[in-house]
Amino acid sequence: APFLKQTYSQRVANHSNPAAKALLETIERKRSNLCVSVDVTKKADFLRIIEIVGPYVCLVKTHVDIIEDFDFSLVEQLKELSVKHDFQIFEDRKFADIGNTVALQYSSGVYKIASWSHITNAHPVPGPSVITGLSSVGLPLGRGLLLLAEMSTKGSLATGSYTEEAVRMARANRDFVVGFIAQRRMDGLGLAEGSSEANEDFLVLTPGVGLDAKGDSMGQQYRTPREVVLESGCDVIIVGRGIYGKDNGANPEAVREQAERYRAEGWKAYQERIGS
Ligand code: 5BU
Repeated sequence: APFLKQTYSQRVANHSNPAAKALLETIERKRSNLCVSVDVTKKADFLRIIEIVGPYVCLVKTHVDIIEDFDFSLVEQLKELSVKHDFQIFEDRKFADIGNTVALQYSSGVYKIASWSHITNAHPVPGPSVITGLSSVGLPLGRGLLLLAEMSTKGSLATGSYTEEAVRMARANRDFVVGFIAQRRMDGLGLAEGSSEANEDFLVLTPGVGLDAKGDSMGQQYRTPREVVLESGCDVIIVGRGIYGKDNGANPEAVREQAERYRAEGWKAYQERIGS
């Protein structure tokens, strides 16, 4: 795949979606392909971890619906941190309903995700209508969507022809679908060898990344940044517990050290990939 060897900044020109461009520019500017997933249930822990990891990341991934003391001021503070530390925001909402419902879930309710999250994601399981619904809200706001083409969990059903259909859905909606959550590069998947359409630069963001564990007790499976970025050609590593640990990031110095470590590992693997 030709894009495998391009730098993040060279790849900006391959994209028209503003969220995709901004993410690639942020990665290059900060020399970081690290996304931290902040899966904690208290506002104070959430903000403390982001304040520490902010300088080391291109993207912060949230599950905003797990925060027990949520109120909308949290979103304001998250937006301020994203400006202060220069990162993008990705709410990992995994939309999976009919177009009309996902449009409402994306725009409305308690969280109003479209108003603050630069990137979000959706399961392809409903078919193209999930993209139609989400893009009706997100496209006018300059947002981007990732399709869940694969998952990191043991026994995932998102394989084979399901994954190929996800790529076809993305291909048909390039204005809004900027790439995938997947475990490997998806460029040209399901296309004939040498097909002209194979020149397609999708972003691949990859969860299930850890340096010190192979998995957890609930089916999560970890690979290293090197396996993910160098061997599998993915673009962004997503790391949660590997960075904030088992104690919700209670030790700030340990969180900072791990963020620095994963940033360095991810970047080294990328530099090796592009051959610099
Ligand atoms: P961890 O603590 O690094 O295991 O957290 C991984 C995060 O990525 C967590 O928020 C999951 O919801 C998310 N995730 C995942 O782990 N695997 C997947 O295939 C998808 C999302 Br999609």
